[in-house]
Amino acid sequence: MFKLFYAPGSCALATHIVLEEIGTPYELMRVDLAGGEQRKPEYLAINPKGRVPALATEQGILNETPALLVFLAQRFPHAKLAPLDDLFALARLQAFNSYLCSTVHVARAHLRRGARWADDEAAIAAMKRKAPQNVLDCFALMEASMFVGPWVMGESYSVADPYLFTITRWLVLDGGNLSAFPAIQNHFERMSQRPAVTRAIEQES
Ligand SMILES: N[C@@H](CCC(=O)N[C@@H](CS)C(=O)NCC(=O)O)C(=O)O
Repeated sequence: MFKLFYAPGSCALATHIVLEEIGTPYELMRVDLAGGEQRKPEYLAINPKGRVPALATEQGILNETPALLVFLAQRFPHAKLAPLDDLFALARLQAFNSYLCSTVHVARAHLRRGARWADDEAAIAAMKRKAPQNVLDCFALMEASMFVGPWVMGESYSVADPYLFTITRWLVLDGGNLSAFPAIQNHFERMSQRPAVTRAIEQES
């Protein structure tokens, strides 16, 4: 059975929702980020990066959200969560997920995790001030030129949808306003109604 190492409200929610969409049995393994469990030897043996999510599979442990998402889509093709028979469409899906992972997530991390990039208190405060605008700029780009609609990649729901939902949810919880991004706002509202999403959020709360 899969084991998902997660922390409530973290980026692991995207993988958690996908596991719920698929309906395969899995175990949730909560990692206490506030208590520093991710830096203890026991967890570093699971993910040497000291981050969630990590997914224990029958072949070994995987980390990095885009890899987990495409692995699950390929491992459970019946769930139709990625365009597996269309190389170009699959690459576009990977491009969207890579942007969320390497740019939007990292832009938002400057709000709370500035100490990763600087020791100087003034520099950390400056990054914190700049982070919200950087995140909004990412959403403007996704709204204008990446999000197809009604789902991220167009007519077919895919693993990019729970991932976008997870990152949009951070923007909402941080007090950001979605009204400048009507397509993504509409996506967020529709995602919030999906049973797999409500179940995952409930299980994490
Ligand atoms: N690139 C990784 C990022 C993972 C990541 O940064 N996870 C955060 C939670 S959203 C974390 O574990 N933070 C713990 C820490 O920074 O100590 C992914 O997308 O899976």
